[in-house]
Amino acid sequence: MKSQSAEALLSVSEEVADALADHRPVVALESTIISHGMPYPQNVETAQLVESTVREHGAVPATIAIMDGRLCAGLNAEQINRLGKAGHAALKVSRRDIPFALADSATLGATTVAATMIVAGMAGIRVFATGGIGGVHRGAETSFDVSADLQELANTDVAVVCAGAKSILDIGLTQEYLETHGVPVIGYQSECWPAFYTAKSEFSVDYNLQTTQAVASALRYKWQLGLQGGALVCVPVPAQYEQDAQEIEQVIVTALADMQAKGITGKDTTPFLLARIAEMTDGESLDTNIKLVLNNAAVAAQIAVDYSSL
Ligand code: PSU
Ligand code: MN
Repeated sequence: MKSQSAEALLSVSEEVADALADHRPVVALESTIISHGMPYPQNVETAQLVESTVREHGAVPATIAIMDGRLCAGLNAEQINRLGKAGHAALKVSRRDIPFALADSATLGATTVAATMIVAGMAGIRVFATGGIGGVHRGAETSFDVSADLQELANTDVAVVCAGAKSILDIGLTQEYLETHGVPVIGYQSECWPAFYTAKSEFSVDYNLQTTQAVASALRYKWQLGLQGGALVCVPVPAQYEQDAQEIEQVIVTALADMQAKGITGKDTTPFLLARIAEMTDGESLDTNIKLVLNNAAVAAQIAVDYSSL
């Protein structure tokens, strides 16, 4: 190994590196959503559309993955295509998996929210857009299934823009976990946690902010103070793309039962549930998923623009 520094393992694309050097806005994007979150070819189409949405709103997209034995920030079209085609053959990489993905250069490593935050943080990217985060799963009191995404939000200085948490998770327990770790949950023009496929849930956010400037300003104070860790920005899915709350809840309950019957546990649970939900809704949930990711990308880009102008 030539250099001992962490940065020596990081490949930042020229476009992203130039933007960061000029203090221009950059938005990080994850890659597990490409490989494990959506089917091919919608995954690749969505990843490209998300990148163009970020650009249209004045920021540079940096899709993050681990490829060819490197931590990559800023992928080209060919690299995104490789991840999309690989699907579940790619390695779903959370914090614990990063060294193994690096050590075997043949590994296509798709980064979760946690791993994407780590790489974004190393590169100096503060704003990250995705669809949904991992959280405290329903039944976690016996399964102990708490996503490493939450611990990363506790520790790493990146704001994650998402559409709340779908009810495969226990939103109340997720909120409690984040509160314990001092992670603020911001509703973007929302009083309550959105529930991913639907705009509302019964759980209140900590702060309902009306503008992206207000979000950027809170982030600036947090990090200027050295208050380590991230923030969660929850953006409700636009009303015209919402699913029916009762119908989607029924689908989720069935998907959870199927998962238990099949004995699926650990890192396979979220990908299984997403695929099962898409199947049971004839792709309608996938359509909502795509629309909310694009919406989050637009909001994240505006936050990044406002943050960089502070
Ligand atoms: N939720 C989604 N789509 C996704 C994921 C979550 O709606 O693609 C992915 C994200 O990459 C997230 C990961 O970080 O699942 C969480 O997995 P786990 O619960 O195993 O930590
Ligand atoms: Mn888990």
